[in-house]
Amino acid sequence: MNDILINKTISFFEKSFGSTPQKTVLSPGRINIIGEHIDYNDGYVLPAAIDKIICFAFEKNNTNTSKIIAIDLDDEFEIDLDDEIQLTDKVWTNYLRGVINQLKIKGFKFEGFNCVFSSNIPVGSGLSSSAALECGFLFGIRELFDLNIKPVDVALMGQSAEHWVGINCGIMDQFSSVMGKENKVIKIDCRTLEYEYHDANFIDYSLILFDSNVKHSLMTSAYNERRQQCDEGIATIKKNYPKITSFRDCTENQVISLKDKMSKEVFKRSLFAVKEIKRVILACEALDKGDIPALGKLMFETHKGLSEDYEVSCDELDMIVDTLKQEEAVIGSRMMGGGFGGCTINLIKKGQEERIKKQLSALYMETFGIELKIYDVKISNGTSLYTA
Ligand code: GAF
Repeated sequence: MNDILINKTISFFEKSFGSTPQKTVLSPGRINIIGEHIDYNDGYVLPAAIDKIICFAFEKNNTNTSKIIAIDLDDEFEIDLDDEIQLTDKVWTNYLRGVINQLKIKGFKFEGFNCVFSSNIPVGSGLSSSAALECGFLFGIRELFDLNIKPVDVALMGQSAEHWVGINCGIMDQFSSVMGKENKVIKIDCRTLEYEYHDANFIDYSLILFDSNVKHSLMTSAYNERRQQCDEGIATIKKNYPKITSFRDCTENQVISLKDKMSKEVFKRSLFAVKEIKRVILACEALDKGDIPALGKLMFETHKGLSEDYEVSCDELDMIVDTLKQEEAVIGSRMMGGGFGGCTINLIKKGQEERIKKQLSALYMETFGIELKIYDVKISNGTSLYTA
């Protein structure tokens, strides 16, 4: 599947610049098994890179200006690397400007380059196309100019680029895009950035994504608001339990004891965070034991928390999860990513996938008049150089 994308990107580069690329980079999107809205709350997450990618082709151009072409958008921009880097109205370019800005802030030496890229990661589906864009672009510049940047720092600088654009995201998306490994999920401790790989063996179940095909525009403001509410929650906890600095060191009862000292929203967000951090630990143990029904149950619980307490779901995502919950063949289902649209992640009994896909698509169309998109994803390697 990705061969077509890679060939398209390389031949577009050759036509545009009359030369073959010096470096070609593959940068994946990600899924997250469990641990949602927890990366910026110092918790654990369980994501993985997938086989949906952005392909970048690069060459040095011996000037101080870079030219970048987005094939899918039929758009391009040029940037003088000596100028101050600023946000523009062309939103997609800002993620890349943000990366260049990071490199300049950190004092890395690089010159002008030409770059062409193309993607098969659906945008706005909660598969983190923006992290793939930032990290793949940065990885390519690193390779082209032989910059001494460790993989984890590629992820951290990608995250800073996203903050610069305006989304105060955690580290999960960039980390999993860069550090992903074939057939492994990554348990990341988002407080220390320690991580370990676990086998992604779902035994009798297939991992399938249902894309609601909706993108409610609240996303950026609501995301930043959730972060702020969690900061408020943890500040109240600290004031009353001075030894606790993070939700992961807090019990549900401690949060409940502070119910009257928090706004209704802050209380609900805090309780969700404490419960979700515990669920990730249990989910990882269940996966290691091959207890997929236990893992699935935790995924359903996460969805309920995201919908009722964290309030980042929407009617379309709730309908998908509620419908699948009635199905014996679906062992786990939940919304995935930032929320307000995008995908659900689902574990479906092998052999039953096609029936469920067909029935859900028909019901989804009947209910919302919207086509349900479906992705069968493979857990794959993180950002890498492509060699033919
Ligand atoms: C978005 C963010 F970018 C991540 O950092 C993470 O918080 C996620 O939403 C929710 O778990 O993808």
